[in-house]
Amino acid sequence: MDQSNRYANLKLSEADLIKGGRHVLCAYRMKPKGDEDYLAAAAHFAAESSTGTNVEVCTTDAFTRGVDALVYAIDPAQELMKIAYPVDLFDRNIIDGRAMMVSFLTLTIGNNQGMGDIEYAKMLDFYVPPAYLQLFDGPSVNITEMWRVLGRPQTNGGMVVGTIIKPKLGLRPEPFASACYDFWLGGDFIKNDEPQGNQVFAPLKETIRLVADAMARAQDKTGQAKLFSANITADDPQEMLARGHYILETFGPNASHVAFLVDGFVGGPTAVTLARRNFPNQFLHYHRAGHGMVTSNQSRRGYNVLVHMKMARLQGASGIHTGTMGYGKMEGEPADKIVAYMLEQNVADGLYYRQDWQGMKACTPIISGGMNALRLPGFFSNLGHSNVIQTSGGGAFGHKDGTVAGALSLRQAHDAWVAGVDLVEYAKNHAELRGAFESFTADADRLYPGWRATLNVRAA
Ligand code: CAP
Ligand code: MG
Repeated sequence: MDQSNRYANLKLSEADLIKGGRHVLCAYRMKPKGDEDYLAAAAHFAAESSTGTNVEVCTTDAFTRGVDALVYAIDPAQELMKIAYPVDLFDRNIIDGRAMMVSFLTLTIGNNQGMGDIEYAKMLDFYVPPAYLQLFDGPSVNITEMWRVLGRPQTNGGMVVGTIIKPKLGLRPEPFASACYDFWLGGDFIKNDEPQGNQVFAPLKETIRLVADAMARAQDKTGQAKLFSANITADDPQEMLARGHYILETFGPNASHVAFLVDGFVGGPTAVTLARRNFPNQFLHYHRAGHGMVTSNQSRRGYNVLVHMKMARLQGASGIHTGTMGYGKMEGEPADKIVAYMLEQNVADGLYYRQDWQGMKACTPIISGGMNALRLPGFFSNLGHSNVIQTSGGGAFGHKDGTVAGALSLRQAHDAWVAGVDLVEYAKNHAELRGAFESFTADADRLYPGWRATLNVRAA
């Protein structure tokens, strides 16, 4: 059934829709199945994503039609369609009238992901008008809070030197805490790896108690504040709350040094919002493990990384893993930096829409995944700054001289970049950075040809 007479209006102007401020706009890459008419398929997509189904129903009235989602632009050759969703379509909390991300997802990336007449559809960008934007929580704290705890300037405080305790799983509480202590002698920030929680061989309550002790000792030893991001992800909200409260109670006077890690993609908006609303003073660390199933370029459904990041900022993530833009081990490319800008700037251009965040706090890019000291300068030069949280697992624990040296090599690489000094030159007078060259020789050879001669290191 062609519903384009109801669910499409190609005369609508995007500028007028933005000026009107009553619509969320979404751009999708969409291909109809077979030889379906493009506009008819797009209109059916809009129907299923708002007030309709595959047939007219007798209960529809004039008001219903007023909140129809409308296809307002198509470019079949580019497989592009744009849909305007009235903000009144989206669900609001009964407790406080605020917006909820689950509703945005259920409508804009819901049934429409499995329709019989749609080959595929993937959201590439969306625009949120001020009237709807202000109903989302947004971040309560971000890297600024970390700089405050670390005693740094709260603007341009620079890279937070971080790691993930590796191996990903398999350490019992004592060796886990010992690895934390060692890294903290050189680094600032440690996170649980995304699956670490309350495994039977590493009971959370025992591990957290030992980590809190390790933090206190490392702070005494170095005279510097240290940070820990503890995973509170769980199916049951009560479990998440129990973990959060136990962790804060156990860290005691260092509770402000604790961030909460939430595996936000697999846990979903409810898990993220539980942390955001119950622990607003803690940095909300959004790990995105699993996102690749929809965001990867190999996936023709779901949504891309840009959409994922915008949703995370709206939900209130203090920081989110944004990838390494081609400089680490995960998928990505240098142009992905627009994702970081969308997270941290007040007005930023996405792929199809300029988003004004109306002063909503920035969400800090967290850079992780195959990084080490040698890969940092290129990453910072591409991004244009180093005000990020950077976590290297292999890049710290894979250093030939151990964890402390690994941590120091990361900090030295950052300092070299900030000072504008060539990394190989800087390594001449910084043993740990030199050690990184000798630890990650494949990267060294690829990124810094001639490094061996400059540092007088013989080939293996
Ligand atoms: C990195 C990491 C992170 C990935 C997530 C891992 O470890 O801990 O989870 O970076 O990817 O488990 O692989 P390494 P992203 O430093 O040893 O690679 O940050 O892209 O979401
Ligand atoms: Mg990990």
